[in-house]
This record gives sequence, C-alpha cells and structure tokens, in this order.
Amino acid sequence: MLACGPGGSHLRTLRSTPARDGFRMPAEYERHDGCWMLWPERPDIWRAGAKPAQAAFAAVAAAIQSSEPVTVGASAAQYENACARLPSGVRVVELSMNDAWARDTGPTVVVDANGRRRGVDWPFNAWGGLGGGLYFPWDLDDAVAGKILQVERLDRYRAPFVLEGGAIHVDGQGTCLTTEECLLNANRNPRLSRAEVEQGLREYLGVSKVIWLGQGAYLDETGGHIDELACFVKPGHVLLTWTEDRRDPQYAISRDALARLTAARDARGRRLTVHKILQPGPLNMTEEEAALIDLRRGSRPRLAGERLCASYVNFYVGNRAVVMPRLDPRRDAAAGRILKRLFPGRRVIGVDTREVLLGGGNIHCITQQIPRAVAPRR
Ligand code: KQY
Repeated sequence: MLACGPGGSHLRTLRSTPARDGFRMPAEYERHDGCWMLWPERPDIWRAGAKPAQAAFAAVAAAIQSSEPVTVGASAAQYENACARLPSGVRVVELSMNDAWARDTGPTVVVDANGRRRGVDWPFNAWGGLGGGLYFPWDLDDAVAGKILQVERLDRYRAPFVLEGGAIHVDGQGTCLTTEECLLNANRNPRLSRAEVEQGLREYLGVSKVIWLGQGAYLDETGGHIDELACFVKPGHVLLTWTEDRRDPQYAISRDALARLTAARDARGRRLTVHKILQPGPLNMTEEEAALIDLRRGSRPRLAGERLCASYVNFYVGNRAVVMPRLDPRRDAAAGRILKRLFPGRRVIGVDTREVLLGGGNIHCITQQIPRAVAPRR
C-alpha cells in the first residue's frame, strides 16, 4: 500500500505485526537517534495566539537538543515563525496537524535484534472521538505518524485499534504499563474486550506482560493516560505521582496504583520497586489565562478555575538528559533531586512549562523519541 499517489514518496504498510516479525518497542531510556515535536498554534487551546506556548516548546526543544537531535513539524502557516523561534540546529519540517501532541499522534518506533526499525501508526481519535474527545476534526493528526515515518524512511504497521503514545509505557524487557480508564474506555475501542486489547498490545509493542493500573491522574483530559501517573525509570522500577493529602482525589488514585504495582510481577517475573514523587500544586487555570483562550465550537472549553492535571512524571528521557517540567516553586527542586537519583548518568534539566500544562499535557506529551537501531550481535 502507498501513502502518496503517483510521484509521491512511498510509505510501505506491512500486513504483519511487530511481534510476529520479531520487533519490540524499546524503553524511552534506551538510546535514541532523536526526538520529534510539533509546533503549537491553535488559539482555542493555546492562550494568546499560542505565543507563550511556542516559547515553552522552543525551550523544551533547546533542552532536548543538548542531548540528541530534534525535529519539529510545523504547519505551512507557522513554518517560518517556527524556524525563527526554535534554536538553530533544530530541523523544521512542514507538516499539517490539528494540534501539537507528538507523543499521541507520532509513531511508536519498534526495533529488532538485526538492527532494523519500523513504525507503528495508531489510529487517533482526539482522545475519545465524538464520545468525549477534545476536538473535531482530527484527520490531520491521524496522518502525522505516517508522515513522520516517511521522513524517517521507516516502514509502517497501521494498528487496527485506537491508541495514543501517552497511554503506554514499556520497560523494554517485555512489560507494558497502562490504565483501564484509558484503554478500556468505550470511546477508544468499544468492540474490544480487555483480553483483546492486551493481545493488541502484545502484537504491536512486542510485550508479553501488561500491568493494568486503574484510573489515570485526576482530571487528565485525555481520559487517564499513564504518562501523567507513572512510568518505568529502569527495568523493575516505576515512578508514581503521589500526594499525602487524603482530601485530594489524587490520593485514592495513587494509593490504588501503588497497591496494583506492589502486587504485580513484570514480564521477567520481578517484583517492582515503586518510587513516589509528590505532585505539584494542585494548580488551577487563572482568570487571566482563561481570558486569552479562544472559544470554538467542537473544542473542549478551557475555563478559569479548573484544576490542571499537573504531574512531574510527564518528563522526557533523552540520551544524556532528563527534561522535566518546572511547575511549582515549592516542589520543583525536590522533584528534580528524585529524578537525578533515578537517572544518575543523565543531567536533569528543568523547563518552565506551565504554558504546556494549560493545553492539557506536558513535556512527555509533546515529544516522541526515535529509538536508535540496536546493532546486531556478531
Ligand atoms: O500524552 C499526553 N498525555 C497528551 C496530552 C494531550 C492533551 C490534549 N489537549
């Protein structure tokens, strides 16, 4: 199958699955060739015509670039501006999209033991389609992964079920971490049972074990992405967002996640060590912030006073640096120290990302790693 018509460059879509072909999704802490991001511009999501968000995205790109090459997709209308605002050295590619969440609309690149790479292109429905999704339409977003794979010259698997990259974390050794709230939500794959979703994860991520947490972080507008709640920091070790405030709805969610993680075994039969990281805030959208966001039919309104889904777990692990959100002066330094302890070989770089948070996600949500091919053993 070809992605473009005659004369276009060709994207080969494979009919098999990654697992059948011997491919697996590497963990984020394995080596990368680089990182993709997308350039924000929608005024109904990003306040003040997206200018403050663009500055935050540029700062994230600069931090990641200190550790690995960065490519940013920008619309035709924003291409020149993105080139001007992004640090030199960042590759800018013209790419149409509905919004700027590379984690969710970008591909999941899988590797095999022979040094080959391919991409999984997941159908995307704006976090829930017409049953609670965040905007309509999302057709350009759904085409992003295929376009990135063309630029990267990687063959593609088009998965047969809806999934966003923020809904999964893997340890690179056969284990996937996800949430029931997201992957079992009827607004993603209403016809699939839990067993069928698990089988899909096995086939398309090359994992053999799925650990299910219950709810995602409190008020996560994606409907419970794992990447706001918990992640692997190395095989056998999970970092979990935490609060000691029993009155906070996040308390019960994190307690339940801890109980499930403590009871679980990973794909290699190990028990998990769980590290806790206190959440920022709670943080809320201010009147001034909300006043600068356009209202638009078909998009979820972003209102003054609403609690934001803020989490330090939403960081990016680059080759030599961990890039973390700075969100709350009372908590940032302690969070940075925890990440430094958990990633001893990497620098921890904090970036002020409240502007990304106002759009409903954070650094992990706006980035997508391209893993390095694993050299075959001779
Ligand atoms: O990966 C993520 N958690 C993405 C957040 C998307 C928010 C959409 N407004």
